[in-house]
Amino acid sequence: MQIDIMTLFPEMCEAVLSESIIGRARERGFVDIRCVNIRDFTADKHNRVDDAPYGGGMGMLMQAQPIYDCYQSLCENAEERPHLVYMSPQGKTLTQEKVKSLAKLPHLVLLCGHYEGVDERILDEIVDEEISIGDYVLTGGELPAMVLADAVCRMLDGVLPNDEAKSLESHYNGLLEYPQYTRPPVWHGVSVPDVLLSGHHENIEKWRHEQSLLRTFLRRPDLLETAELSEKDRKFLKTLKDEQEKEE
Ligand code: 4G4
Repeated sequence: MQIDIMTLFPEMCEAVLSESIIGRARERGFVDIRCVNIRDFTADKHNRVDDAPYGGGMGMLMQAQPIYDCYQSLCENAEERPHLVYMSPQGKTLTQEKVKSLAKLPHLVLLCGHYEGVDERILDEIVDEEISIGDYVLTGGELPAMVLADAVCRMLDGVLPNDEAKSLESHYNGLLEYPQYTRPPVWHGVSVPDVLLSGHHENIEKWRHEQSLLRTFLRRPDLLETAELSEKDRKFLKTLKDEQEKEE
């Protein structure tokens, strides 16, 4: 897969995506990520990429020309027209489902906005979709693009050190993760739950699954509406609900 990031701060993006698991995935050729400087495509003699909005008002906008020419240059070296995503607070909120579908594309381009955003004609003419990483405002689209690129890359074959973590998501079908422990068995006077030290795999699986259900029930009850639940799960959740009502 190829991911191009169109930005005014390519070094910032390059630094983030050169570390850790994504950095190693790039070195090993599992993903081809390029950070492209939009400013390299300005036709302005003073290298400007922003201008004041028509109609007045606060702040500056990114001009259409450098963004368009930057995207066209990426298209020239591509077989198919790459899918262009604009990172913006006005977009649809990113979900793991969306991440999975983007990870199937051969070529993704992420556009990072700055100032007050980009000229609307860029959205009309070349942007395929707008995506937000959540309901808050940042100074630029770079961090959201890093979030999206990271989430997509870890879904690609070969990227994660163990494929297990990736399959865990489908295994736990829309529930939160169970609590985990490593050595030592007692730390600050607190013991690891006995069942995890028992070596009894069936009991361990049952405990973990119930912990996932319990956590989801307490912290994210909204997820239970769409999670894949067995008859047994529903019964377990019913006992949690009954206990909760008794306490009230
Ligand atoms: C587009 C329009 C994304 C991009 C305006 C980008 C938050 C998110 C930006 C802006 C962003 C998000 C400068 C407000 C860049 N902030 N939630 N900022 N602003 O995904």
